[in-house]
Amino acid sequence: MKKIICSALLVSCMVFAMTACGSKKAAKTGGDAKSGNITVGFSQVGAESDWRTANSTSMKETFSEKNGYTLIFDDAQQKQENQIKAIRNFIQQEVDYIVLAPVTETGWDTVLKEAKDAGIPVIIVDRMVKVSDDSLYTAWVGSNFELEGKKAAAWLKAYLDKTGRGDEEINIVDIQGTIGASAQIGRTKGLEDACKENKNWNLLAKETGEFTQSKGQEVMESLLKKHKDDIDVVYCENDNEAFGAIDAITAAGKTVGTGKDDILVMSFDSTKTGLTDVKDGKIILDTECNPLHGPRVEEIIKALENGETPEKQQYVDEEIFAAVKDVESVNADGKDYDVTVVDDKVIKGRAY
Ligand code: GZL
Repeated sequence: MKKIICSALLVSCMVFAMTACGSKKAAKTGGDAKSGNITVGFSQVGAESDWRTANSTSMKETFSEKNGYTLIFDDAQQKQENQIKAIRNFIQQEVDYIVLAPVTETGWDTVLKEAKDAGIPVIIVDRMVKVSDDSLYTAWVGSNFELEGKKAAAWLKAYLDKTGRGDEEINIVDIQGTIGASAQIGRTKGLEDACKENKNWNLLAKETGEFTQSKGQEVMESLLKKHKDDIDVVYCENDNEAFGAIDAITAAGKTVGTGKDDILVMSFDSTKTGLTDVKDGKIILDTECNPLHGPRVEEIIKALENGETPEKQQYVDEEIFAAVKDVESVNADGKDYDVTVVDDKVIKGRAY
């Protein structure tokens, strides 16, 4: 009797195991088994800036149920360990695609290998990853951050020349982004290389503002205490740091603007709020970094769904915006870029 019960039990366990695997397999290949949607797991850096919010909105609007997707969105609060956890969770859920907006460039090999072994394509968006084997990700779409830095520095050089300050000693402080993020690495390098070229430019300090307004204000306050009246230019590596820096500068009784006696505030991202400060003359130059990556990532997924091979790396085109019309265009990496002077019409036309 015992033997019959044991073998019946064994058979039922085997049947259970097969159907469970079977249903997991079905979920994997059929996307979201219930709705038939394509499931996308998106590991987002956080919500540290206006740019990031616009980026998340673009992804959520693109990968919506009505567009045939099930989006699993994870906000990592700017912590890599949370992104790694999220990716492992997506693997467990057998999503069809993983999209990663990496907080920093390094430390991804192990978890991306796990995704590759699970047969789940990974698309990198915005910042870049540095991995030992680039087959660990299927495609990347984002900005050329060093070019952004070069464009900003070329504009500053042209502006100083145009306003008779080309030979003046110019003291610059760099409020950097999150250290190790591609955006920080590229923007900082663009400025550092320009300071090597222009012997009268002195880079007094580099300090991370973590791409946030509060940290940007805190760093600016300490730099003002240390360098008193010696700061001519503040190079903020995103708009939110610039908002904080402007608050600190005005609280210290100094002025931001476009004149010889003002502190010149430069920024990146060109969000609507940032461009409003450009229009008002508080930020003199804002170099665009386009966050609307949703449709670009969807194009990559559609190509993969159709069995096509998407481009491995895609850079987005970006503009530069100024508060003044002295410089009409700049040249960087052998290409000319028109400078747009910001007015109400420009702001109305902005999508983010
Ligand atoms: C740039 C992006 C940066 C933005 C910041 O592509 O990674 O992160 O410049 C954001 O505003 O926080």
